[in-house]
Order: sequence, then C-alpha cells, then structure tokens
Amino acid sequence: MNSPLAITAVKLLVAGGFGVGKTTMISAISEVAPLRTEELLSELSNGVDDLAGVEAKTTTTVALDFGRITISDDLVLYLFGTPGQERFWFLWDELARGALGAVVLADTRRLDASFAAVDYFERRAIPFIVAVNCFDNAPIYDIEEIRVALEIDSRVPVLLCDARDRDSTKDVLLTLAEHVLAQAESAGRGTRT
Ligand SMILES: Nc1nc2c(ncn2[C@@H]2O[C@H](COP(=O)(O)OP(=O)(O)O)[C@@H](O)[C@H]2O)c(=O)[nH]1
Ligand SMILES: [Mg+2]
Repeated sequence: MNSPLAITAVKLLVAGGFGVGKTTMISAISEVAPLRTEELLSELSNGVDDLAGVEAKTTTTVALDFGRITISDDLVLYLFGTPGQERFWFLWDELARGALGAVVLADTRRLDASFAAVDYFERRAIPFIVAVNCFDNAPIYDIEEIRVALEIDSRVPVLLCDARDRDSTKDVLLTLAEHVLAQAESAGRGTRT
C-alpha cells in the first residue's frame, strides 16, 4: 500500500564540457548548500584542461556537484553534475545509474566541448535536453543552427538559458521533466526510437 507520505525522488544529471556552467546551474537552483568538490586549477592541470573561453575559471569540479529541489510534497529532484573533464570519465557510469534524464549544457564558443555528453546519453538512451548557457560575448546562434551543429535529433528539446539564474534553470528542469515524461509515454506505446 502506498503511504500518503511517499516521496518520489527523481535523479537528474547536469552534463556538458568543462566550464559550460554545470556547477553554476546546480548552485543557482539547489535548496541545500550544494555539495561541491572543487580543486584549484593547479599548475598540474595547465595544458590538460582546455581553458579557452573560460579565462576567469580558477576552480574545477573534481568529483561531483549535488543539489536538491523540492517540487511538491511528494516530488523531490536530485541533481548531479558530471565532471566535465575527460580524465574523470570513469565516474560517469556510476553517476548515470538510476538517472531519469539529463541536461546537456553547452557554450556556443565551444560547442564541441559538449559533444561527448550528447553522445553518452544517446548511446544509453537516457532522455536528455540541450540547454545553451548564454555567456556574455558568446556568439548568438539560432536554436536550429545549434541543433545541426550538435547533430541533435529533432525530438530533443534545445533551449537557451542563463545558468546563473534560478528561474531560467527552473525552466530548463521543467523542459527536461516534460521530455522525460513524453519519452516514457512513447516507450509505453512502443514507439520509442
Ligand atoms: N557570464 C556568465 N558566466 C557564467 C555563466 N554560467 C557560468 N558562468 C561562469 O563560467 C565559469 C564556469 O562555470 P562553472 O559552473 O564552474 O562550469 P562547470 O565546469 O561546467 O561546472 C564560472 O566562472 C562561472 O561563474 C553564465 O551564464 N554567464
Ligand atoms: Mg563544475
């Protein structure tokens, strides 16, 4: 029997290349102090981490970002940020376990930094959306141009966002939630591709 207090916990991922705004997005929306594991970009990372376009960045997420958002009495979202650098790829499968969907954040100055995340979720058939984080001075593209550049299927939502902004981040998560539901419904009808 379902308890009236049963709470559904939904696990979502925030992915995308190094410096696209994952930590910023989770910090903007989380109602708990986000758990971050950052290390100062050290001399050691020089030459390893691609810093083009992220000149102001002095820390990097080593293991994970974590945030929580209560949507209603019985629905809580847990957000996990994936580490953006390739040397932490081995953590992805652990993080992805049980995830219902993912936001792939992209920066139009470095769209290629988010290719790997798109590819990862496509291969595993994890529903995802693409949120383009609008950095100051970043080139502005039409959504369709971004879709073509990232080779995203027409059914995958692509939207613009500001990862620093709570309402914008909320819109992104709602878009993802709708997409996850739509995917589940079409899977139920046996039409998922
Ligand atoms: N101007 C601007 N800066 C941003 C935005 N999102 C993130 N940043 C900055 O970009 C840098 C990288 O963001 P971060 O969240 O650490 O990226 P991550 O590597 O994906 O976690 C940080 O210095 C942020 O303050 C944005 O929407 N606009
Ligand atoms: Mg980070």
